[in-house]
Amino acid sequence: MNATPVNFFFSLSWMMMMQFGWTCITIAVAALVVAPTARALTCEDAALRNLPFCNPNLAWEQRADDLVGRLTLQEKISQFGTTAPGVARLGVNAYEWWSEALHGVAESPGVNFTGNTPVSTCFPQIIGVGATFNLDSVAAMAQVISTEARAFANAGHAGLTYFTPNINIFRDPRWGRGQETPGEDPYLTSRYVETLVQNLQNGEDARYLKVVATCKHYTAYDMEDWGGIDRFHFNAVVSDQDLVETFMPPFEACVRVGKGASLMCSYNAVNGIPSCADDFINNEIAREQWGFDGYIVSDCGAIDCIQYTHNYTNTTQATCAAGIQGGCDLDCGDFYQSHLMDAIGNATLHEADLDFSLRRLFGHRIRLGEFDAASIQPYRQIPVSAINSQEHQELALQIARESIVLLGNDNNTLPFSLATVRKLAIIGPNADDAETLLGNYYGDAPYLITPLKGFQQLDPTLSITFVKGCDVNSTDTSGFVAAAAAAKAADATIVVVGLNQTVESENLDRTTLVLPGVQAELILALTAAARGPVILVVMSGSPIDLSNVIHPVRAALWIGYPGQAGGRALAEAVFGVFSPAGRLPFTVYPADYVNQLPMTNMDMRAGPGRTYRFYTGTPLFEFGHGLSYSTFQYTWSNSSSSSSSSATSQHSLSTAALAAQHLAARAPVEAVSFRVLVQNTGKMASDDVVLAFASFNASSIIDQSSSQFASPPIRSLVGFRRIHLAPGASQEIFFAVTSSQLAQVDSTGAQTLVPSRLQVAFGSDARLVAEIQLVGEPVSLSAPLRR
Ligand SMILES: *[C@@H]1O[C@H](CO)[C@@H](O)[C@H](O)[C@H]1NC(C)=O
Ligand SMILES: *[C@@H]1O[C@H](CO)[C@@H](O)[C@H](O)[C@H]1NC(C)=O
Ligand SMILES: *[C@@H]1O[C@H](CO)[C@@H](O)[C@H](O)[C@H]1NC(C)=O
Ligand SMILES: *[C@@H]1O[C@H](CO)[C@@H](O)[C@H](O)[C@H]1NC(C)=O
Ligand SMILES: *[C@@H]1O[C@H](CO)[C@@H](O)[C@H](O)[C@H]1NC(C)=O
Ligand SMILES: *[C@@H]1O[C@H](CO)[C@@H](O)[C@H](O)[C@H]1NC(C)=O
Ligand SMILES: *[C@@H]1O[C@H](CO)[C@@H](O)[C@H](O)[C@H]1NC(C)=O
Ligand SMILES: *[C@@H]1O[C@H](CO)[C@@H](O)[C@H](O)[C@H]1NC(C)=O
Ligand SMILES: CC(=O)N[C@H]1CO[C@H](CO)[C@@H](O)[C@@H]1O
Repeated sequence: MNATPVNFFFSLSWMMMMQFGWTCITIAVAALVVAPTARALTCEDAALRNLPFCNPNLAWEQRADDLVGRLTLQEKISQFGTTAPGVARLGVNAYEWWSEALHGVAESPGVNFTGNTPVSTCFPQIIGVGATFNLDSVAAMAQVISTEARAFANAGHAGLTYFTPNINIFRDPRWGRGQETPGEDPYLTSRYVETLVQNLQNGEDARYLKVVATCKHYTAYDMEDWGGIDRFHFNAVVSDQDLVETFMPPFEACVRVGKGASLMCSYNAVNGIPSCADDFINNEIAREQWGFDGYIVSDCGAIDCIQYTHNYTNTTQATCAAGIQGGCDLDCGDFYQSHLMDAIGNATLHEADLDFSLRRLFGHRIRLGEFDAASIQPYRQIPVSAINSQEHQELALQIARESIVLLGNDNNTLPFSLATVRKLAIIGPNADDAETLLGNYYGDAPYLITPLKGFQQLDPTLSITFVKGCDVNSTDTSGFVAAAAAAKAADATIVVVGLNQTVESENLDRTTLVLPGVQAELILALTAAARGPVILVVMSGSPIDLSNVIHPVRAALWIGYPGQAGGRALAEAVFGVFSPAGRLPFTVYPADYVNQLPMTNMDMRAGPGRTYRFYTGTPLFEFGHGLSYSTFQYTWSNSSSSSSSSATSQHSLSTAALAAQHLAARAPVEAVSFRVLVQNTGKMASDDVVLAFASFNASSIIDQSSSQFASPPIRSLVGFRRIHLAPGASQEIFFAVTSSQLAQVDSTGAQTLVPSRLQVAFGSDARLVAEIQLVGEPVSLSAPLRR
């Protein structure tokens, strides 16, 4: 072999390591560091071109092995942080792993809003995307985000590895980051993540990943700071039943179906083990059980937390070993970079332990195309003009429209007519606060249409008086007089209240479920004074108990944090340009809920129960609630096996036969299917979200030996579809309920088909019901979580 300086450097380091152990490497590197050529090489240079890692025809695993084998120990260790230096002699660029794109390319260490990339499209905050119940919109949004991300990267202004999505279950209504998730339901979150990740990572060129998506925060992370316990110190005590039934399904869907290339381990510990050091959840469950072949990155600073907040280790060497052996490949931070050399020196870790991680890290840079010529990669041709295109603007508006939930509409007060409502009073702290539209994790939007601007744009001839009235959280009522006067003079009043990032955000959970400050008093001052109807609009990322204000107002809408075009979508909804059809992605509990159980209690069945699946109280608004300006009728389609003139259909299934199919397929199989005919029976074109919920009749569990199955969820979402129907039109919707959806999870996390009766109800008000009887003996579908 031709002894180029590069080869020589490599061979010498390798030999010295073999002969003299690690201490010699430092000396060798120090002595030879001047040897590489000044210009960074690329795989197109003669020196590298013929090396296996530069060969685009080899498998990424093989290329990564080759590249990792050429690195010195010091070079290897330098690559273990999110800010990774280049290795010029091998054509490895400096790389920043930490980029963000929750609902649009966002501010983060890897992203630079500057020069020819000043803006990115800002979609609604994800809780609103959850409210759309529309997977087509999720897919379209993900494609836009990854296209804009590539355009940023091609301009040198972003990385290709994104710390998105957040798929923790919105377990407690106080959670400050529930806004980043599609809500409280594991099935909805699973379908969301599969669709999102597939459309972020994959595109027109099957040879490369478009970007890498990082599913976070693995696992059981859903609390910021409660009762003096913050997320860095929190040890989540979680049963295996809750892990399998609630916390893990979105991560399993990310890995198995979405083929997510990365997971982020969380700050918290799970059952005493910090997530980033948890061999069981990272290696045994994600890698061995689910077949995850990507890399795991720590939440930022979470490796430090292993030692300094969880007290799980006492030395930096042991901390490095706990993280690396626990399956965490990359430190968002510099703990690994600072301390791995010591850990190798103490023989707490061995160099070979590092190679597994490096193979995953470089393997994904290879899969993203870093070592291949730009000319053969379509994603490298995406221009900055692709950002903020007309289509992207339209999609942000479309998803904002779909996210709006009509909570109440007395006597069809809405929609307003532009012919009769000419003079509007627009009131409230969130009526013209541009920043609040963004939620958190956002970039620089091309524009921000607040509710006030939205109404002004919709019809510039409307006479509009805007009065803020009060802040989101203050005691100052001095604006009430002007607000009431405006309401008194107007044909109709729109009051936009709610929350913002000063009361719910990362590091900040809510302490109460009511409207903060004097906002409720403002609403009541308006309903007392207004000449026309008062419409309540709530902007928030979490549920609010509105019971003291909902009755005096004539209609109410929840709009999440609706993004760059949110105000426009709201104005269109109020004036009937379209009919709202979003559905609540969370339960709205009475305010007293927060007194009934501590945030730190992870048990889904504790106290009054968590989420609609376990909550035994009466919600103010149910998960899935949302009205329309139109009306819909559900009947069994005449082509359905459940076809019947009555609203109930009957099915009997054998547990043994179903389990046999499931086990043969080694995956969930269709157990029973339904064809529901939905007709728009109203006068207005509208979307409709058809929801299917399964509920076990716990008292029907036939075999007493299966008493461990006595507390299944009260109801679980098993299917949903969003459709659009013109007045009078109808559409048949196919639903398939799977073997897994009919199984029950016991305390070990095992899934079993239990002889029992259950119902599948279509529509949030159970307009059509199918009754299913599972007959036979209990049959297991899966082993306990801990095998
Ligand atoms: C962002 O881009 C500007 C202009 O190109 C440059 O000066 C700055 O260093 C960049 N910042 C980062 C964090 O990349
Ligand atoms: C870890 O130790 C520190 C200092 O001794 C202490 O303040 C902290 O509460 C401990 N954390 C845990 C989770 O035990
Ligand atoms: C850390 O050190 C303390 C004090 O010496 C000891 O009690 C504790 O068991 C050690 N913890 C671990 C994880 O080694
Ligand atoms: C709504 O309609 C009902 C029935 O027509 C009527 O009794 C009620 O007064 C109306 N409510 C309002 C606020 O106009
Ligand atoms: C959020 O609410 C706080 C508290 O009322 C207020 O000071 C702030 O201006 C509001 N808007 C934003 C963007 O923080
Ligand atoms: C509102 O502000 C007060 C005073 O700053 C603070 O104590 C309270 O926690 C805030 N309320 C909410 C809901 O954040
Ligand atoms: C089923 O209904 C459709 C209209 O919804 C009708 O065209 C068709 O003839 C019906 N088929 C049967 C078998 O009744
Ligand atoms: C549940 O099952 C029990 C026992 O089979 C039966 O008596 C009861 O009516 C069922 N309840 C419902 C809501 O179907
Ligand atoms: C546990 C142990 O032996 N720790 C040692 C590892 O090596 C560093 C120096 O590199 C020492 O400072 C530690 O005491």
